[in-house]
Amino acid sequence: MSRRDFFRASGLVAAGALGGPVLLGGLKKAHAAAVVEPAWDSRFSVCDICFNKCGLIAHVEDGVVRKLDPNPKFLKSRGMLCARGNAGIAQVYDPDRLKHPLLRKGARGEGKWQRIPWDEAIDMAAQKMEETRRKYTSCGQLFSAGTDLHSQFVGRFAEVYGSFNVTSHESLCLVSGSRAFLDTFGEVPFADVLNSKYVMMVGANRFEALVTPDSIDLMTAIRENGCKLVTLDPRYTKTAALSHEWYPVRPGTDMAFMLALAHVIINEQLFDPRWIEEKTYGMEQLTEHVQQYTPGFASEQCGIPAEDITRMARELAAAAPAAMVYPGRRTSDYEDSTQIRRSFAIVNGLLGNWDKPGGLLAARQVGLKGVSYDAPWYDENQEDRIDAEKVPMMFEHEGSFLVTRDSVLADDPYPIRGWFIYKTNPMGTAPNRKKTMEMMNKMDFVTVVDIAMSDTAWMADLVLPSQSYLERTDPCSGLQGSVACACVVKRDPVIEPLYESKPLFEIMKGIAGKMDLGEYFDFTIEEYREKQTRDIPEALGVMDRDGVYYNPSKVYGIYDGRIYKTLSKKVELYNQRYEQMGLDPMPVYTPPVNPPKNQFRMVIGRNAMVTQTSTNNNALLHEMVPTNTLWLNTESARELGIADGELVEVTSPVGRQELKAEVTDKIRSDTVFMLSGFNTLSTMQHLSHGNGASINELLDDDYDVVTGNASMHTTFVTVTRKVA
Ligand SMILES: Nc1nc2c(c(=O)[nH]1)N[C@H]1C(S)=C(S)[C@@H](COP(=O)(O)OP(=O)(O)OC[C@H]3O[C@@H](n4cnc5c(=O)[nH]c(N)nc54)[C@H](O)[C@@H]3O)O[C@H]1N2
Ligand SMILES: Nc1nc2c(c(=O)[nH]1)N[C@H]1C(S)=C(S)[C@@H](COP(=O)(O)OP(=O)(O)OC[C@H]3O[C@@H](n4cnc5c(=O)[nH]c(N)nc54)[C@H](O)[C@@H]3O)O[C@H]1N2
Ligand code: SF4
Ligand SMILES: [Mo]
Repeated sequence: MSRRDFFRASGLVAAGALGGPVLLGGLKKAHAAAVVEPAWDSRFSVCDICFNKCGLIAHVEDGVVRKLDPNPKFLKSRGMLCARGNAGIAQVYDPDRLKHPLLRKGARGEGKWQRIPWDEAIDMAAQKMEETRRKYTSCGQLFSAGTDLHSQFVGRFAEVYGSFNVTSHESLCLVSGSRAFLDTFGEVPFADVLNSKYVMMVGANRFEALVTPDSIDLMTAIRENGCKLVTLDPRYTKTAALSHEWYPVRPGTDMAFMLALAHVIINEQLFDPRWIEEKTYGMEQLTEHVQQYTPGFASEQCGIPAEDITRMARELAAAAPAAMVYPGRRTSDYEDSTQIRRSFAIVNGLLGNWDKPGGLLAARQVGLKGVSYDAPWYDENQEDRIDAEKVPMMFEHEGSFLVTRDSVLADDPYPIRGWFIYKTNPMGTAPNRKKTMEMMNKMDFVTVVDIAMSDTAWMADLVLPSQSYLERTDPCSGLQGSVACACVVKRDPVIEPLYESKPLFEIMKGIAGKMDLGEYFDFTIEEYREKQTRDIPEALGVMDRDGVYYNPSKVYGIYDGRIYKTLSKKVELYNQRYEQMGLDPMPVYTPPVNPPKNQFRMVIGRNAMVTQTSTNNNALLHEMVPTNTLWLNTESARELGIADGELVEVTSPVGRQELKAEVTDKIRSDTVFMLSGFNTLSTMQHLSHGNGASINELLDDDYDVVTGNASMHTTFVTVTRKVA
């Protein structure tokens, strides 16, 4: 479908108006009327195509969203709405959206559904959860939720129902990085890239994997503020392209590089001795530890010339404290990811950039309050999460999806037979899809709440159509955007809900009502927001006026006179708690295994026009990224006799897929890459079903040994030309 046809199909025929001047319809009527009376109403909302939650203004005419524009008052995204945010309109009007509750008819995954009324669906979901509890205790029911302002109600429901088993996207994403920075500085930092003079970008791709305001601020920093950007990535990403220096690092060797930076900074005494003395713990041990990690050693490992490593260490130190190793976000890459990111944190510790301009920033308060409740106690229940204590330092509320999945498959230590899933797609985002399918098959009953027939919904028993972000009322959420802001946002509907879609809150409230848990959901979202904003009563009105509420607060120097939330109460170059737990108190480098001959390491990563698995069926974005390809280095392709555009078969220890090769110099010769979210099993996602290849079918399910975060850069694959 072309862009034009898409608008026609969704009734948005006034295509001319889409490119026209931005008029603040309902927002500034009096003012705008003097110029021209806008034909539409303008309403504030917050984008939900990825976790960033950029502020937007929706232009609505005759109950139809015509265009989404950025909210210029929304500082976190610097008044930007990215390509995906603009295309949000095609998500709401996607003809493939779920329209009614559907009950599985045929075998699981066969795609036979029966439409049922909502009251029957709610009754059934409640009855099945009661059954699960009776047979297997409350912990026999697993809950999973994606990132969203509404997701907290899944957690609330699980708690009052009595299950400890809740997973989020976080153990497929960032927990190892969070762990590492938390265990160094006592909290997870924000990066002040805007004011930085030197940013070392390692294992992150900020100009494609958008994080606001960092992506925009980094551009400003390098173009206007004289900041130097150095990128280490086995791929020539857009970030690499805009960097002053790019090194196609050998995958899995970042720790050797970081420890060599530390080696130079320490041995050449390039640190601020007062900072080290007053604020850090373990400099002596670190000094001894890094002696073995010379630039020469690191160079042999990572492939970056030793003299460049030495030079970069000196440059970083010279720019400090307005210099940083960028903390990154997704750290689901290796089995020692926590320790790899600890090495990033330690270099930042040596640079003394904590709580300073151009360095790492502490969290600010936005003034939003939690809404408390007393969950009932169930005597007949399990003692802990199913994944508890299977890795040493899991986050209690996030758990580990991969450890949970293995535990469910093994009934270890107890059975789980019910699964409730909201706005997350583990069939598409957890590595080793076959195992997730096995997990699905083990369940007595799976309920999925989504806006689309994702692969997870496809494997469920009951599928409930959710309201999209432009249709629903959401609670308030506090956001921090580096130096840009600490702010509060909420969502109000900009259009009437389409079809029979309902918000998650109403679904949870309905199910709770059938289960004697109604008292825990006996409120409206508006009442909930009032409780959240009880300390900042003006906030709701300000959000109605501006689409966002700012709570101005101190940005730097928050830690002046404050102690760090670590065991030593200082920045831990040497981690005492790790030592007590028998973990390496300082990162110890183990060289990664090289792929055997004729095999490649598969890595994952982002494209600016794709969000994980949730945008490949978006008609507008599909035009820009119509399929995925296998990035294969030119030299490797020549050796294998594979030409650009040829069909190849990719085989891993766990799966096999076919797709077209993209022969390119933008990737190392030992590494391959493909985008995620293609080749869905679900035939009800017409643009992604049977299109390209599923990377999750190929990725093996290793995980970080400290946190249980997935490690998705550890799979080796073979690539062969597909003979027609
Ligand atoms: N192969 C591979 N795996 C990955 C990644 C990768 O890049 N490649 N990335 C990893 C990372 S960093 C993360 S954060 C995780 C993310 O993992 P997920 O949380 O699974 O993220 P998405 O793939 O975006 O899936 C979101 C689901 O929510 C649905 N959805 C979207 N909007 C709404 C809504 O308004 N209401 C409801 N009810 N549903 C909605 C979408 O249809 C989709 O099914 O994946 C991880 N796994
Ligand atoms: N457009 C867009 N933006 C997004 C998202 C999206 O789906 N689309 N998702 C959001 C989410 S949930 C997240 S978590 C963030 C993720 O944002 P980032 O953390 O920046 O993650 P990735 O894009 O996965 O970037 C990881 C990069 O590491 C490279 N790499 C692989 N192996 C190695 C290695 O051993 N060493 C080094 N140095 N590099 C390596 C990969 O090639 C890849 O380019 O993006 C967010 N923003
Ligand atoms: S970065 Fe793009 S997709 Fe993500 S919230 Fe912002 S506008 Fe939406
Ligand atoms: Mo993520």
